[in-house]
Amino acid sequence: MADFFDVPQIQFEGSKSRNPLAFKHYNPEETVGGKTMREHLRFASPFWHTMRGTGADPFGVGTMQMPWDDGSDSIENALRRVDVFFEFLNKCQIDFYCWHDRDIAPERGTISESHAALGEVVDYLEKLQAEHGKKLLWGTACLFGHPRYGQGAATSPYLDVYAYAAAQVRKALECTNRLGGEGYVFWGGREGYSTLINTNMKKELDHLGAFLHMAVDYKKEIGFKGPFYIEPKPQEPTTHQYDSDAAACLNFLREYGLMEHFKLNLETNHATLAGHTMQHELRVAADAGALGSVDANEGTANCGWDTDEFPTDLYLTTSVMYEVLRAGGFTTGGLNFDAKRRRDSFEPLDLFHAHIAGMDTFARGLKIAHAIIEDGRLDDFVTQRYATWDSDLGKKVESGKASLAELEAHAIAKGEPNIQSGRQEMLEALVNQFI
Ligand code: XUL
Ligand code: CO
Repeated sequence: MADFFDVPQIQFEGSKSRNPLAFKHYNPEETVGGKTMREHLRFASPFWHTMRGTGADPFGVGTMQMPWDDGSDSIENALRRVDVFFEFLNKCQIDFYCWHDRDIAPERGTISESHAALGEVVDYLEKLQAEHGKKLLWGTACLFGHPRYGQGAATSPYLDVYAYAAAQVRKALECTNRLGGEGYVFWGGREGYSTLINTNMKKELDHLGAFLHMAVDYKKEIGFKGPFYIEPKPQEPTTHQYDSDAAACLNFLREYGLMEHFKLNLETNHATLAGHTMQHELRVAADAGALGSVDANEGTANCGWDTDEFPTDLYLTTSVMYEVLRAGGFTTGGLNFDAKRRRDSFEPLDLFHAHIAGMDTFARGLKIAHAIIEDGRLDDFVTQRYATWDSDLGKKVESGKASLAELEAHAIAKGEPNIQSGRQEMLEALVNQFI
């Protein structure tokens, strides 16, 4: 295979290294709490940003230099991108990747032709995965790019659009399964609405529930073992997305009897658009046993747009890894950099700088979160804060056996409750001690 990047494989050189093309903190085989960093972090690169992101924005054309890409929608060009991508994964020591059907293969005039084109690229991915020991973290179908999906896919007012989307999901699932994908994502790109003046919301949600049940049936039919993930996002593109945040997704999954088949794929910039912290979204999912995978990026505070920047904020990655470790670590999920370089970082080399920055920031986040958990003071504080619930009455309430009359008797006997400081600032300083 030809070398497309004039870069050696990125190595760990330690925090004192001045080499920008070296890991300062990500040391794949170093163990943290009995597991290697590689096993903990399960980094993935997204084909759509890494290979297809042009840097175009509403005010200007793309800026990214991609000398390997002839701009055509030929299969030859699609396969060459795969070569470049695997060279990149190898050189950056990234073990996993993710795709949408339409990033890896061109869409053709008919469903059968599009299926055939996808099949050809997937054959090649299968070969390169085996050659290089890379794995597919998850696959997904792009149900938001083509104009036919402008008013939704599984929530389109039109049955013919719904059927087209079903055909795409069926094929994408088959391909994900063939590539040994560890999971499959549903991001409801345009599953939502702009105005209720023209929308039957109940019908759309019922249709989405039915769609996902059909996907579960098909998953069983082909023996796909990985979980399905829903990826919450509150707006952009539609004004009201049905899968707006973790809590809304869980409510939907429960209402439609889908909980056992789905987990969540949470993305930082989506969490902040929803007015939450990423840590909040992770905790909501983890408490419901539904923390699946992470789209690792960050946004610009106060910007109100999904800028998908590479994660370089240590407080953020610490909080993400704190939640992931608390939940027992990733199983099928991982850290997919759903992130793109800024349009002024246009050289191929910037792909390396961007991923190195994200990987090192997460490696540090992992070490810091592990140290905080090992130290135990934060956990002890929280345990202590809720200690009154360990009493007989507390246990009775928690097991649903208490009555209001009993609680009233307790309150009368106790008089004015004795409460203690939440010590937020002290605990924030404690976290800072580890950073
Ligand atoms: C869009 C987004 C998607 C999903 C996959 O904001 O995050 O790339 O991750 O469809
Ligand atoms: Co995403």
